[in-house]
Amino acid sequence: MLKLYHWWSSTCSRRVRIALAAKQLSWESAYVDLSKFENLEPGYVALNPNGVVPTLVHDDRILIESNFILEYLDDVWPETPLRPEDPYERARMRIWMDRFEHVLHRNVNVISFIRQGRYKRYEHLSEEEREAAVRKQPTEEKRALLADRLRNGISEEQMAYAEARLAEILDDVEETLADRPWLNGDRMSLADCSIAPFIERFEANGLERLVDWNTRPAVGAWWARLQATQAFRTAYSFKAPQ
Ligand SMILES: N[C@@H](CCC(=O)N[C@@H](CS)C(=O)NCC(=O)O)C(=O)O
Repeated sequence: MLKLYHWWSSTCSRRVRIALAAKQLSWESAYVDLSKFENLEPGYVALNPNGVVPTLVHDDRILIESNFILEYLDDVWPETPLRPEDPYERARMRIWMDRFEHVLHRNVNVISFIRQGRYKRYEHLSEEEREAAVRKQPTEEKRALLADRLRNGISEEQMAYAEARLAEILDDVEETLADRPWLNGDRMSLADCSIAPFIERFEANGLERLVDWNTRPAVGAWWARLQATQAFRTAYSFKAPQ
């Protein structure tokens, strides 16, 4: 039995939902409402010590980290493989995934804090309530990050730096897709699942230069190909609870 703790609009949750759909696996859905900070509730932090979504529970085994959840799904259900057979290409897939998490996601997060209005969750709070919100973060790294953002905000320079890192990645993706339809060859791979939700986030964040497909036509064609898959459509069919 598979149960995914996730949130409809979270990029990392979407990664996993794309892979689950591509593999046609059935799973139970448990929403963790990020806007209500349900990810910081002790019951959830007991499952995911970083207080983030997604978390996968397979029978009584708990797994965190979306990119590793993707690998796990492909290990346990190798039918409809989402990893290339060639070991070199497989390693390249993992290098992409590492970069998507540690460079791309990190920098999108900087921009989303402003453009998705996440700072508004804290605007109406008193100084004491803000300090309490920082203390509630389950890791020292997250406490430091939130404290810094609440104290100093995010500057235009930091926004521009983040956008430039995203552009670099898209340039490399463009180069890679020049002679292949998917990041690791002829078939969609875990690397494609891993970056897909961020392209939509570039659009949602109004990063027009990043989604101008005249500049990066191969990425534009790949993005259209990805959005046309049943897996993508299923993953994106999840909506905010009414
Ligand atoms: N490295 C983690 C990152 C997970 C992550 O940052 N999830 C975001 C949503 S995409 C989240 O839960 N954010 C809430 C928070 O940080 O408080 C993974 O890949 O699973």
